[in-house]
Amino acid sequence: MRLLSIPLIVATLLVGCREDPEPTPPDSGASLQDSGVPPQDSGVPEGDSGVPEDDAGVPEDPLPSGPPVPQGPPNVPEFKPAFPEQTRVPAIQTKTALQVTEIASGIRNPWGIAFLPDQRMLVTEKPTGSLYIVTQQGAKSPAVSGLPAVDGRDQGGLLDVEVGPDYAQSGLIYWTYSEPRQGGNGLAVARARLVDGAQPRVENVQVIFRMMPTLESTLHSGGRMVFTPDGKLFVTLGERSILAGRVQAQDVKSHFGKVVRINPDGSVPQDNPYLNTPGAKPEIWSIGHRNVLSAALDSQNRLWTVEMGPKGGDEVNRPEAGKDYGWPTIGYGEEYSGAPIHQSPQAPGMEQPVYYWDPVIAPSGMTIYSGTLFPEWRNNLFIGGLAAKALVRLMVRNDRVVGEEHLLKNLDSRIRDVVQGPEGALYLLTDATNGKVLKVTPR
Ligand SMILES: [Ca+2]
Repeated sequence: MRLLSIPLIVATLLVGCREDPEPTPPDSGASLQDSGVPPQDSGVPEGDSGVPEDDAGVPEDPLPSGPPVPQGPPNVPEFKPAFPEQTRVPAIQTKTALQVTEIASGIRNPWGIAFLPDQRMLVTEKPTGSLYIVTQQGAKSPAVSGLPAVDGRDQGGLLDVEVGPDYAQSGLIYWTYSEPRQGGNGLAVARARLVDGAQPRVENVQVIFRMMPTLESTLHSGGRMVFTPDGKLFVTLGERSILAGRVQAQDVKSHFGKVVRINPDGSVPQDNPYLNTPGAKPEIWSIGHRNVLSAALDSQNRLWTVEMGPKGGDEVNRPEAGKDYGWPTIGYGEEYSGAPIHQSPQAPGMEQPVYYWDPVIAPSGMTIYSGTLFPEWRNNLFIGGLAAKALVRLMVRNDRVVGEEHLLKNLDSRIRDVVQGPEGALYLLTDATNGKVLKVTPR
């Protein structure tokens, strides 16, 4: 009952399998960015912090109220949220005046950024497969040599990068990329020792994970990584977009449309949820995802993700072990053609997103703020918006989103990744041929 008939799925999948809609559709709110914005004091709680602390004893400010962030009408108005805070929560406004500093430019479609202990940054260049070391003064190293070739078409290429938790001893860095293979391609995770210097290189490259099966698709690679304090590595995966991949998002014998959890050497943690399921890929943590491009841990070290939805179906989820997040059976969007995908946005046994956007923001990287430079931002989610051309901020209380803000609209830039720097500033990557590293601090 929940699934559309197969012919309809085929018909609707043959169109509209692309995303990162660009330019932003005319009705999606881009033209409204400076009109209809709530007045300065509307919907923002008073008080000296603006955001409640989790700590006991600190009184919580009242919840934001008022209209949502200006945006176009929903694409699928017949799909109603499962609970009131699931979409279009009140708009909020950061009180701190922001300063945006350009650290570096001239990086072609950068995708991932990570900090070395000395505050230099590793920055990936998606289509070329190049990795650079960038200083706080903006000097860019020669491309790090020794990385394997990538399939750099469309949404493939060199994607995320992380510095290993034991980097000080091991020198290990980790990256995700679209690996060219016989018969197609697939996301892979590699690690190697970074040999620093004027001509940086990596040595002892090991591929620690390969998304299987191999498929010929240049779309929906997923590819975000996040290390947990207990030494595990989450990797987010897409379902390849084309029908042959999409239908595997619910299939535990496939990695497509999953979040996986591995040890840093690629071995499987012995408490993973599908270890005892016959035929299942043992790395799987959660299933039923579309194209997860954001991953971050909250103050309790729980995983949060954001996935690129179809037209009108971007989702924030908090994936838990062994749970099913519904794709492609349920969701809040539709095909880019306007054809339906789902009969219903809800179904028994399938998890609801914490939040969704219709129209979409086209999310990419995410960080959950834990610094002291912006006290009012503590525990807020910051998500790069591609179509939204904004840094999207979500205020969360008791695991529900209670306020939303679209920051830095004046940059008119697709935001690909956002990370918190060692001193509590936010660092952004813009998605452009002349991509930039930007630093956000209080003015
Ligand atoms: Ca979902």
